[in-house]
Amino acid sequence: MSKNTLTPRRHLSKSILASCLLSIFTLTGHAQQDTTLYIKHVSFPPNATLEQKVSIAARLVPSPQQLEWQKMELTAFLHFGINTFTGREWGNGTEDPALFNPTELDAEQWVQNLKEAGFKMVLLTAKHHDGFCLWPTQTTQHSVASSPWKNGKGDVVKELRDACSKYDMKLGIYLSPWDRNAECYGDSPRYNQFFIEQLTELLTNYGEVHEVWFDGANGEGPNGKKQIYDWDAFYKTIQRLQPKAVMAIMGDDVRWVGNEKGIGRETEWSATVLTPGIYERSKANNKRLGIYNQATDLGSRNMLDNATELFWYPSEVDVSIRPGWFWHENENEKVKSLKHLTDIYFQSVGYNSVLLLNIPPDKRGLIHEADIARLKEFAAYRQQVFSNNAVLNGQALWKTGNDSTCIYKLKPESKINIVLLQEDITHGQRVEEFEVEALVNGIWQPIGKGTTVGYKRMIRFSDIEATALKISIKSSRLEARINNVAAYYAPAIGEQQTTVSWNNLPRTSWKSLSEQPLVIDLGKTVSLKGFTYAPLNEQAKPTMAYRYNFSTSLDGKNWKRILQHGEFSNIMHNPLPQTVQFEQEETARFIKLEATTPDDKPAIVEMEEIGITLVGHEATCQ
Ligand code: FUL
Repeated sequence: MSKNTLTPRRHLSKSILASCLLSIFTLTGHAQQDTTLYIKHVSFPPNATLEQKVSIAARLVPSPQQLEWQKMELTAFLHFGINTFTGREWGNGTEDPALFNPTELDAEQWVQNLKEAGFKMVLLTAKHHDGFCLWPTQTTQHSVASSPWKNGKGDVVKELRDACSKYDMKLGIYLSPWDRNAECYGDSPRYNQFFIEQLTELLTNYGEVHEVWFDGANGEGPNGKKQIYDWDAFYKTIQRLQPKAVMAIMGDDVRWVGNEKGIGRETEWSATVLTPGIYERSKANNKRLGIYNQATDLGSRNMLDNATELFWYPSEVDVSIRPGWFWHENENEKVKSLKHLTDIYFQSVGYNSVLLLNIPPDKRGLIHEADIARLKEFAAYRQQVFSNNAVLNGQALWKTGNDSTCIYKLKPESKINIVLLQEDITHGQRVEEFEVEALVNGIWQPIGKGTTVGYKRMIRFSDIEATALKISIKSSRLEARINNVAAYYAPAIGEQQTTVSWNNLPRTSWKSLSEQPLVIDLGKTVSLKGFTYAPLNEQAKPTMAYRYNFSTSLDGKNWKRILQHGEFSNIMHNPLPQTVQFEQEETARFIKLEATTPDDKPAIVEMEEIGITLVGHEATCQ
C-alpha cells in the first residue's frame, strides 16, 4: 500500500495557532493516485488485495440524496393510526375504522413544534402493519375514508403535507409492507401490485417526499401468510416518482442501526459490507461474512478482506420518546428524560448516524403536552451547548495522512467536555483511528480517542479548561479530509430516578412449578387485573415469547383461560416490559403462561420476567 511518510512530530508550544503539521507524501502505489470516486456501491475486482480494497473503500461516496439526508441529522417519526385509539402497538387488521376519530387533529401543531425543536423532516406512518391507511386511498376501504373523522372526508397525509409546506419541513412516508388487513397479502403478485398502487398514490399526490420507510417487521410466524415482496419494483416506483427520496430500512439508501433503543455504534462505517436486505444476494453475502444488522463490525479492514462488494449504507437510529411507538395514555408520565434524550443524541448524531426520534400524536390528534415540554427542553439544551464553539478556525479543511496531528487553538478560558469532528464524506469515509489531546496548564493531556469519524463524531469527556486541542489521525484509508473540528461545553443534567414497578407482589413467596409452559404458584390467593412480561435486561433473544395464552387457577388443577391468542407486539425489536390488562378482575393463586416464539417454538420465560398487577395497584408499563 502506498504510505504517507510524515515529518516527525515536533514539540508544539501553546503559542502555535491552529497549525497542522505538514505531510510529505511519498506516492509509491497506484491506488493512492487513483482519484476515482464510486457512488453508493462498488464491487471489488476479483482477486483485489486488501490494500486495493481499502483504497477503493476510501473512495466510496454517498449519492446526492444520501448526502442531503445525512446532513439533516435530526428527523422526527410520527406513529399515528388505529393503534392510537386501541392502545395497541401492532393492530391485527380487524379493527373497525370507526375507531379512528381524532377530536382536534392539528398537523400544524405537530410540525411547528418539531420545527422549533430543530427537526428537519417528519415521517408519518401512512400505513402501519394493521393496514389502516391515513389517506383516502383507492386501494382499500380500510382507511380514513371509512372513519367518522371529518365524516370520512379527512386526509391526514394531506394535512401533514400542507403543514410541512407552511413550515418548510421535509416530509417522509412510512408504508408498512406487512399488511394484516389486505386480503391479497400473501398472494405475492397481487399484493405487490396493491402495494405499488398505494406507493404511487402517496408519491404522486402529496408533493415532494424525501424518505420512504419500509419496515422489515413481519410477525406472521412459520404458518402465517408468506408474501414475496418485489423490492425492485418498489424501488423503481420511488425513483420514478420521487427521485430525491431515500429508501430506508428495507431499502438500500438508509440502514437500520439494529436496535430501537437509540444506541448507535462507536465504530460506524457508512461504507459497509452489509448487503441491504432488498437484494436477493443479501442473505448469502451476509451469511458468508457472518454479519447482520446488529453486528458490531460492519466495515473494518477485517471485513473488507473477505467482502466482494461495498455499499454506502449509512445508519439511522430510530427510537421513540416514549416506551411504545404509538401514543398510550399510561405513558404520558414516561416520556424519556432530558438526560436520556441527550445521551441518545450523542450516541446517534454523535456516532455518525441520523436520529429518527418518534413523537406519537395522541387520540386528540395532537402531540401531547408532556412530549412538547420535553422537546422544548431538549432543543434549549442543544442550543445552549452548541451555540458556543470554543475552537478557533476549526472549519479549515485539513487533509492528512496517517499519524499526523493538527493543533487547534481554543478561545481564552474555554471550559469544554465535548469534541466534535467531521469528515468531508463527499470524498468518502476514511478515518480509522484518532486521538484527541488538550493543552491544560501547558501540558498535553489525552482526553479521548476513537475509531471512525464519518459525517460527524462527538466524544464526551470530563470537564477541562484548555487552551488548545491536538487531533491526531492515527490511521486513515488514503488521505483523511477533516472539515470541522469543534469543542463545546455541555452542562451536567441531573436525573430524577423513576421507579418502574410492574410487579406488585414480591416474588419471595412465588414458586415456579413448571417452565414450559410457565406455571407459577403465587403463594397466596390474590385479586389480579393484569400481568406484565418484561424480557430480562430488556434484551431480545430467539427464545423469547411472542404469542401467548394466559390462564389462572385457584388450585393449580382447574384452569380458567383469561387471554387467548395474545401477542407481545414488536417485543423482538423493542424488548421493553409489556403489561396486559384483563377485562375483569380475577381471583387466583396460580398463573400459567403458554407462549411461543416468533418461530412458533415453545418460548422460554423466566419467573423473573413476569409481574402481576394487583387490584388497587397500578402497573406503570404499557
Ligand atoms: C418496528 C415496527 O414493528 C414498529 O411497530 C415500529 O413501527 C418501528 C419503527 O419499527 O419494527
